[in-house]
Amino acid sequence: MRRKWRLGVISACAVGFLASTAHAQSPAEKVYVPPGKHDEFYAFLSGGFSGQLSVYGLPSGRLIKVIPVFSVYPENGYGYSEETKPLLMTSHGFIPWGDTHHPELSQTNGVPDGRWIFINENNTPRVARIDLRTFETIEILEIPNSGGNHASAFVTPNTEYITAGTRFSVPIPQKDVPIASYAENFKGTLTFIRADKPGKMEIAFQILVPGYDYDLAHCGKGPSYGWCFYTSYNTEQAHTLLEINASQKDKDYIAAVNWKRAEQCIAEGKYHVMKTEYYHNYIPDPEGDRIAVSEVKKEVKVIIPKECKGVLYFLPTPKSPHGVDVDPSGEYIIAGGKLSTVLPIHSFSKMIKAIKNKDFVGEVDGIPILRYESISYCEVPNPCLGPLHTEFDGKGYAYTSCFITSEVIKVDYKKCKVVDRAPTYYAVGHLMIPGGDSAKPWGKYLLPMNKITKDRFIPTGPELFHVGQLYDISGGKMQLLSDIAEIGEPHYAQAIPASLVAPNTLKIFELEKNDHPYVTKSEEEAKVVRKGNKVHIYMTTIRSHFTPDNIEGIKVGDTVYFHVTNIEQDWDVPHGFAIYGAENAELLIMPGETKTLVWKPKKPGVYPFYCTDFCSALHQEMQGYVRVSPKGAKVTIKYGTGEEMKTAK
Ligand code: RUQ
Ligand code: CUA
Repeated sequence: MRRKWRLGVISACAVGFLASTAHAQSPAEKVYVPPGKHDEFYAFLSGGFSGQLSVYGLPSGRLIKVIPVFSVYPENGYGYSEETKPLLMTSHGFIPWGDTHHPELSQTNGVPDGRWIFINENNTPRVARIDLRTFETIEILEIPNSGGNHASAFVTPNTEYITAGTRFSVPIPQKDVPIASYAENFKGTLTFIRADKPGKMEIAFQILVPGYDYDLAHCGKGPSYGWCFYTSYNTEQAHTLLEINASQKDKDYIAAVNWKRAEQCIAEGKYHVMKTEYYHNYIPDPEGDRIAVSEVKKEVKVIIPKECKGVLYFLPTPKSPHGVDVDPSGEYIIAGGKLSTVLPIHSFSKMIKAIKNKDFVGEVDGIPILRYESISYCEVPNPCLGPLHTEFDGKGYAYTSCFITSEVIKVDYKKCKVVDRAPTYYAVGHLMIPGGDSAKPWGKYLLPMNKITKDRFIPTGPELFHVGQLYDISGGKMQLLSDIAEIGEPHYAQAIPASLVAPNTLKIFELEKNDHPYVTKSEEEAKVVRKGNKVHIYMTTIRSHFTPDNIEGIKVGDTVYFHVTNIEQDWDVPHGFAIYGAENAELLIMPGETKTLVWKPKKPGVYPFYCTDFCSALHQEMQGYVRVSPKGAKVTIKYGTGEEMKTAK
């Protein structure tokens, strides 16, 4: 289709201009997706302090969905409905907010496969799995023995694991000690979470590491398959005024973990079982009852590096490194030295050789420190100031973001030189190329995500949306195409061709498969059941009415459960449910699903409820009433829609 259309364009203006047509496409044409046409890529942008994940189409930059993950989302009742509340349970109780940083697509053979996307929560350490058939969060695992889950949720090439590293070291296990005892009492962990089966995320092991700040990670592929790399800063082990005290040394470390070796140590029993408590929340049957459950886990396996030789090495890396990115071949490991004047590139094969030769310059807690000169492939000279993150285009180029000088540099990393640079507006953090951290980048576009917006949009008062900028990188030089308004703070992002995701998406939930204990599959089955002071309302929605839509016999002091089943079986016909005075969000119920809202009416009266989503010409008529009588009143349960009211059995 698209090709034909292009040909049409070429032949229409063929006379004389044929040769220049392809190059003459303006930035506007490059991002223009005509009405009714689809974008080529899904882009998943972390929501940062919004706690969510937003989905954009590229190249248009159109926002097409917000997926609630770690924060409640009143728009669709996520975290408010009884079915979804368990997803946000932790060992600290129900938490309504999170801070997401790094989304990462599941991979097969090092290539994003479009099954799931994972994302971390930094504040109360957790990781989540989002199912890309429904674009819904279906699983959240809390990570114990961690104090800020930043170096997460990066995958290994076959999604064997997602990894997590402690940003803030803490006493492990937690205990009451003076903060000044940091050096003695504080530790970090690097965690490997089994991730290849939905509903079965599990901490395979944690590696106990010195009390530094573990910042970012990426796992190896190709020759470096079996390894993951984590940057660290604050090897000074400061616990106050880190901006000065953690910037003393000219090199910190990349921690290189051999997870295949860790698996051996686990198999050989070289680990400790540590008592702790953390939650695993998931939806066991996302196409059946769709009800999330929480399990409490009580222990983890912990590996101590000096008891599992070969599991961990430190690679000296200048200076307070931030990102660590492995090129598509798996050989080159590029670190972003926030305070470094060069862009350091390590060689995986040199690292292996240095390990074989025991080319160490020392050790910490039994972890060998490799000689920098022996592992360094090169240092890219004069890159920029504040290099943070790198992605790859699959054609031999790396693109690195530079926070301080607000620019992106294009690096021929094998030749170790900068070949192009482009300004970003302003202060770029992460950047993203579709597949740009995988074994087979799709290239084509680059999306730097900037930390500072200033004058890029018409002003909206003191608080501004962040801005992402789309560049065309298919030519020799980067070309800025458009500014994209982002939700929260998208630290990192991922993108994948729509063709790998769209065909698998669900359009409805099959009513037949719905085995929710409070499902109502037809209007005839709708009912109201009192059990003591609990009242269960089995309700259906279909264009354009609720059954029942008149309910009497509720009393002050009751807890009312609206179990609303949307019995539509047609794509894109959700119904909403909201009732006057409910201290809750609405429900937005997809075709075929059941969602439950709890309501505790406090005063007698007659309370209207209605459908919140404009579903049909008679959407405004989609409404009803609940009569609430005083506590102890003699009013019995009655209900109905357009008929004589039934009484409860
Ligand atoms: S980051 S502060 Cu990934 Cu550069 Cu989160
Ligand atoms: Cu149903 Cu509006």
